[in-house]
Amino acid sequence: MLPAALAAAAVLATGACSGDGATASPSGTWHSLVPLPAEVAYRGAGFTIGRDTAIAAPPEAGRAAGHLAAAVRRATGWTPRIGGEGEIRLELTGERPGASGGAGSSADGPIVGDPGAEAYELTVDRDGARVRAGTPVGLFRGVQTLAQLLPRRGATLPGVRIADRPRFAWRGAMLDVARHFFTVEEVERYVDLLAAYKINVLHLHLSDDQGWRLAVAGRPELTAVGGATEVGGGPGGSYTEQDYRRIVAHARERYVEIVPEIEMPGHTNAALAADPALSCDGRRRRPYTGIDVGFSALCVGRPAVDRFLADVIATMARLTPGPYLHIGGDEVETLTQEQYNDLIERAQELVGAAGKRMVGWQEVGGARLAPGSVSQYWQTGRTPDDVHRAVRRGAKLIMSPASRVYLDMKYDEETRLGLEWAGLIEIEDAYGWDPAELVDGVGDDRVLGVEAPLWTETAETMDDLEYLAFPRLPAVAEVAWTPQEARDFGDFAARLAGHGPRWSELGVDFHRSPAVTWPN
Ligand code: TNX
Repeated sequence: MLPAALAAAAVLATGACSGDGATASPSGTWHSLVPLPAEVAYRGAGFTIGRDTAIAAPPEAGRAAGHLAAAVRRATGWTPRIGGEGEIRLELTGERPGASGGAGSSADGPIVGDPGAEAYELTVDRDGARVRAGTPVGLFRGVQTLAQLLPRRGATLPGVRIADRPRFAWRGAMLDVARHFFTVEEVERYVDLLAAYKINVLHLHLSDDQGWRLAVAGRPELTAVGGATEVGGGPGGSYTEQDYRRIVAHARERYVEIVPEIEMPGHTNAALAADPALSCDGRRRRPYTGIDVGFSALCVGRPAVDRFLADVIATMARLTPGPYLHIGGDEVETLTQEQYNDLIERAQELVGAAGKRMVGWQEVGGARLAPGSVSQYWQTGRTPDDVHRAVRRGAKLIMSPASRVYLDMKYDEETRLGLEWAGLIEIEDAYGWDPAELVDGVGDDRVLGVEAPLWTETAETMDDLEYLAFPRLPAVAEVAWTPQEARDFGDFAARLAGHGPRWSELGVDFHRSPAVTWPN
């Protein structure tokens, strides 16, 4: 593994030179673009970046220009100047498709909004390269594509015309920092890897039975006691407000939205160990470092629990600029449905009052969801009623079918890490499904997007995270980005091969899925 600082500068660039293992793919192209753009046509002469090549970009495109300059430096060894005239041009068109449609806003517009806001066009011909978009975020996505067109070592871009936009607004990854704790630097490195594949949400699972990871003002015991444990008995850890803000800033810099999750009412043993007033019997729970689920719950209706909800949700809302807060809601076995619904509805109200939208695991569909709330589908097999109820109430769905996208499942029987309750997941499985075919009556218009959770009962190190996420995470990124009719597994596998050497160079530990012919 490389130091995080090195990775922080990294925009994965997977070029088209044959030495990288990029081969003619069934679609007749020879690139390694992942996710595949909506429209791509290779034609005519390309452009060779020279020592004098400059990047012209408007001030709003500063982040995109900076990332592009870093990618050029890695490929060529020299750093292009930014500003003035340039052969590589980033242009804002001024048309802002979708600028009105998204939730939340910032100077740049929402990161998770109308997919049209992330659209861009990219052309390379003998005179230079140009990325055009209606928004700075669209330019940033286009720059990720341009970076992938650069060879690993070299300066020549292929002649190409690309018109691209994502299929889904929410293209997420979830990282469980509760079962095992990961440092700010490790989370930042994960963000860097996500951004290269146009993933725009990092959902942080910040609390569970085994650990509480976010400082809450006025409640130091949550991190002091609840933060000091993890699966297997290690030391755990937690984020100060400043740590969390650093993660948010690092992610925003790469147009990745942080969605924080504090679990309730279940998965709360760490909180119950920190504060006995949250239990019905008023007794302090013992810390828990095993991997069972379902046994813990807040005492619904207790004033102390209401105050706790208010403090926790206010803290998440205050520290998080993005519009979504996740309140967990899964796997509660010790409450009645009424108690469960009551707590979810209270939480939903607090989230709404803070100006945010609630996201919850699919069980929250048992409660009366507000139309702007979001349900995260995760179970395989029969679609439970709670998903249909959520949809009838107007909620949108995030698709995280466990048997496809749970990155903590083993690849095969020999995988040294991971669980297997949802099955073994090879890259074909992670790739070969359609989010619009999962739930009867739920097509593209009700699907907000796709998310790949990485639970960490068995993952302790950055290498472990990388090994489980690569190459399945890029497969899920393509499921979420690329039009269904343009996707083909054989073609994907051929394109993916060229990414292996880049990962190796970055020190990213990855699984050599047998369906891919990895170079060297
Ligand atoms: C199910 S899916 C869980 C997590 C576990 C995971 C392990 C869901 C919402 N809950 O608590 O970590 O399985 O694969």
